[in-house]
Amino acid sequence: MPTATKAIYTGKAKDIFETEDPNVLRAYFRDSATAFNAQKKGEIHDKGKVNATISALLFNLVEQNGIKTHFIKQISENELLIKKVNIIPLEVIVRNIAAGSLCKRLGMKEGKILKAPIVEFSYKKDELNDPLLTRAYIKNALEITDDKTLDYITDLTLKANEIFKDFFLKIGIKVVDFKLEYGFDKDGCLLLADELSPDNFRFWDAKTNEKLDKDRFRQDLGNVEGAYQEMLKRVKEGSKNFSTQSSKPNSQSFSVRVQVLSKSDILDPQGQAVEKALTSMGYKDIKDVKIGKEVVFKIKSESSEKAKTEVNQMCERLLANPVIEDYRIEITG
Ligand code: ADP
Ligand code: AIR
Ligand code: ASP
Repeated sequence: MPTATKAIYTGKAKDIFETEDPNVLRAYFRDSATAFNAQKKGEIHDKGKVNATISALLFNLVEQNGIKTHFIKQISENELLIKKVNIIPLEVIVRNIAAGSLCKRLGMKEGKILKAPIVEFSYKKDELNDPLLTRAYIKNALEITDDKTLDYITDLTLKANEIFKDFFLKIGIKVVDFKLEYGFDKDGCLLLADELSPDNFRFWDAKTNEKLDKDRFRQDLGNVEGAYQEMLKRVKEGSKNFSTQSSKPNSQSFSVRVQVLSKSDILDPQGQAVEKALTSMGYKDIKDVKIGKEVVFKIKSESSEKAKTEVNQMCERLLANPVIEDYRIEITG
């Protein structure tokens, strides 16, 4: 369960909490399920855990392939630390195979493989049922954003689609369609945000076309929980086997040393205890003792700059807790 602090936002599937860092939020994934913009409501046992974990693994996957995201790290089964962004109120939808609202709108049979992936934008507004938007609506009526940003979002989304299709094919899944949300962080950097899970993707088994996503809930197909668990199992398998970057042909090995210490304003009881002991032993001139950890490993990379960027990401996501810890990276060739 989330800790006692009050959520700053309670959505249909997640609660969002502030952290000590104003630029970092905590997203708690609940088991509550809604469909058709909350006209249908229910619960899917353990959905929160499944969606938080699949999201964490898929955010890692796209980051490894060069797409910047809001993901920092998974801090419990149901919770992710994320960078706070100003969400652009657009649902960016990609379609590879006809399903859902496309079939309804065009009177098309579900399952037609589209000639090329389609990217479309809907207005993120439940009261209006997230209506499909034209570029002119976005730019000149709602004044949400401009052509340059829409082009950039479209390119990023198509790139993400290729990464996902490739990854999911290896675990026997067709990516039918999905919805992404983007936002700008405090530095004006565009980040992929929200979640990546069976709630916002349509996944079909590659052999049987069995639906393994929220359509089981939307269409009362039964075994909803089983489908979510199956997706978690496959994504975990895929992440273990396929999502690590292959080492580049002209890469060299670097030695990495990462030092992690709690931030100066964070209480360090271990450090304080050692300081007290040293002082009582007569070492009176010492102060500000901090006890941290050192992580050392080797990494293959094309250059020390690239290695540093990658290690930096590792620190942000796993090796350090950027909310309460500082880290220092040393790379030698
Ligand atoms: P909804 O708002 O549609 O009911 P959720 O229950 O999933 O959806 O609530 C999560 C909310 O948090 C969404 O509105 C989403 O746009 C927003 N959000 C996702 N990622 C971030 C982020 N990094 N910073 C700020 N808000 C975010
Ligand atoms: N989606 C759209 N709004 C909310 C969500 N989760 C996702 C659906 C589906 C894709 O966007 O889960 O994967 C297209 O949905 P639709 O209903 O427009 O066909
Ligand atoms: N995400 C929307 C809702 O929860 C739409 C959907 O998934 O059908 O109602």
